[in-house]
Amino acid sequence: MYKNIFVNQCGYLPGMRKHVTIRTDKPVSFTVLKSSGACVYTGRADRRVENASAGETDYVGDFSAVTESGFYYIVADGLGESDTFAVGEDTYADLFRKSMTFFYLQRCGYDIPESAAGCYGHKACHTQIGHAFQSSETRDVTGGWHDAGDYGRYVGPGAMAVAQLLYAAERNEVLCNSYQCPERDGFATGSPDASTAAVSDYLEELKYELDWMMKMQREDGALYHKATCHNFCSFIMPEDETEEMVLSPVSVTATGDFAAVCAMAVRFYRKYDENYARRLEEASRKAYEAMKGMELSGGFKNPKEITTGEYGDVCDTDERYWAAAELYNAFGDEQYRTDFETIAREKIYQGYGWSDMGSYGNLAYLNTERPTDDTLREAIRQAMLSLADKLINIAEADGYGTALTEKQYIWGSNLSVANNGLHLYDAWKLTGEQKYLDAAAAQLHYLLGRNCMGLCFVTGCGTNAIKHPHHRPSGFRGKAMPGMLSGGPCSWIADETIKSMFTKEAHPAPARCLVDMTGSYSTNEVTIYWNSALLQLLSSVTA
Ligand code: G3I
Ligand code: 9MR
Ligand code: ZN
Repeated sequence: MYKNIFVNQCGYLPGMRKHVTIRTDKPVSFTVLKSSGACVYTGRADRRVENASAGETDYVGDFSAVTESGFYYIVADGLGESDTFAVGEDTYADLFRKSMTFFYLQRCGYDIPESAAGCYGHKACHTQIGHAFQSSETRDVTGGWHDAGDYGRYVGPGAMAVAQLLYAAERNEVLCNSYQCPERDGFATGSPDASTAAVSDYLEELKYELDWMMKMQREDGALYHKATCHNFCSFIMPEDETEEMVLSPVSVTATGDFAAVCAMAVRFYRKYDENYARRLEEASRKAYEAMKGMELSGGFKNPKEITTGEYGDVCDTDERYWAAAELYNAFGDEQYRTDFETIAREKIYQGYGWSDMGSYGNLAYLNTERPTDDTLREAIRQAMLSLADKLINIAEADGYGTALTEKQYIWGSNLSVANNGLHLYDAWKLTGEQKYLDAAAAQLHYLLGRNCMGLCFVTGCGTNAIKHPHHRPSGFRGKAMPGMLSGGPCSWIADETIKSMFTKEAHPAPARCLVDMTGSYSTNEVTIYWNSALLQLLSSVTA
């Protein structure tokens, strides 16, 4: 039956604000029932929202009063029922484990045993030597995580993913320490087998990407933008992509992001491995120096021979901003401080995307224990709060509490949703005002099912999840790898598959422009940095 009642299908922590969205044009009463059928709560959905993004009228109700652990569903007269959802302290354990395991399963250049990965196990892939583009230089660039549904490895997005996962660890140590590499606990069972490892499996996984990024650093400190074949391959397993491995030219964005994330990583790894922390520091400082000497007007552009993901970014000032703040925080040199403050006095950057690094810079500056400028701190704080207030207003005009306007359903809109959640969380940290935390959590609820498509955007989680993501191993095996966040609705109608169904002129409302079909890479692909955003948000709002 067509669904009209929408909630987070994974569920809620007992103390969370809980809203239900009902697609209807008049106020209605609703009942929350235990999965056994017993009625536990009756409420009224009486807040009307004309929802432009979804092209519908919604009524919103509140059932925060339901706090007892259990499984529930919601019914309303004549409007059917919602998906089943949980309330409980461990509601998100499964989501966390699956979405974190994704990184392990994306490992490149590594024999992934079937015992740990089921049908996604495979032999070490992309072991070929890397060739610098139009140069005779070759180097070993094995390792790291495949970026997405394709098998490319891109430095900027990789750095962003690691930074977000480090924030997740910082904010919710208990959750992140609970992660066990599937080689330890088995893919299917997840049996708890307490680890005594010095470094947590979680940090060990992040190190897999950091190690690879270090291989992408040239002797002069600059970073190759990416390691990919010339073109995307077809839907084959990764070890069958055996074409030449090309290192695309160095870029400011890759170099700056790498400098920043290595500096950040120092404080996490120092406790376990002094040597590794020193290597990170050296690599970071060296990349920073290289970045300072680099100019690349217009940003990185694919040479015409290379057609894999471009990750072009015309503005590299925010990467410089993030790097300066992060190196100042980690190493304390006055130069880094001056560099950051000089840019920030011109403009305060914000953003958690793969091309917008401002907010990472702001957090590094606001959270450092080193001397900072009070006036600048206050200006950054104000900018962050004013962004959060804008987001709150947008979220209130959306029946699902989503902080996106109808124009913002772009490629990777689910990343924007998660990142908006992070901005709202930041505002909560700055003010302690509950409304910001509630709004942040609402972004998570959207991703997990409280949306107009009634879809849980994370594969293998919730009752009605994405089943056909644009992801080569999933496509090849005919079964979606669990724990992957889909890119989400994109109203551009940008790939062949969605174009075969809609046109730019005639398509459903923006928030419905997703087709759960393997071919639809503009709406239904997955990436490491969409999962990392999900994990940073999850760790933040559940800490
Ligand atoms: O910068 C413009 C902005 O000025 C303009 O207003 C806006 C219009 O909505 O477009 C902005 O640029 C877009 C950019 O995303 C910002 O979100 C580009 O047109 C758009 O093409 C770009 O989409 C990116 C997509 O690659 C295509 O380049 C996605 O963010 C990015 O996540 C995605 O990344 C791909 C990799 O290339 C390959 N691997 C898979 C991965 C996920 O699909
Ligand atoms: O699979 C590719 C995906 O990872 C990218 O995000 C997307 C856009 O760059 O491109 C996909 O590859 C497609 C290619 O661009 C066009 N031919 C079909 C490919 C998908 O099978
Ligand atoms: Zn590989």
